[in-house]
Amino acid sequence: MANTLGIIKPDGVKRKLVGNVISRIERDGLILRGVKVLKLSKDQAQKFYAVHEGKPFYNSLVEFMTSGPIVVMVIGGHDSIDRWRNLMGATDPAKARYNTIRREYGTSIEKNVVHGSDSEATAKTEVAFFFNDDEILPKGI
Ligand code: IDP
Ligand code: MG
Repeated sequence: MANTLGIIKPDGVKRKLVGNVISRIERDGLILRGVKVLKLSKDQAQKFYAVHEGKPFYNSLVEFMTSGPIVVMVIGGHDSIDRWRNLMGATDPAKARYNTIRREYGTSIEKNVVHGSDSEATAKTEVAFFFNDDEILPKGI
């Protein structure tokens, strides 16, 4: 029952897709245990995506992720990590399954509207990147 981190990226916020994305999370039976609206600094974005440092898309990704406000979410529920990744769809919207958020709203492999942690280990560090323990709704409430 591990929590995972979801982000609505700057393209999603700009295009007013916040309500829509959260609605899909709720409809899927996942649980919103924490939420914040914020704008990443360049330093924060570089750290958050450090695993991609050196890749050709890294600098552009950091620029994109700092281009406007984002919504960060702690998403819980049974199997939340995989279920949120499945709801998002593949990284490249053109290759994502129908009925996924990225397929429906993504406009490029970079501007793909949402982020989700990809394993239990990254979920733990990514949630802690944005949330203190007392900012996350405990299980069972
Ligand atoms: P993920 O978000 O599906 O886990 P990652 O490979 O971890 O995909 O990449 C992180 C983010 O970097 C992607 O969501 C996307 O915004 C961007 N990205 C990934 N691959 C490319 C690429 O080939 N070109 C441009 N941007 C990319
Ligand atoms: Mg990833």
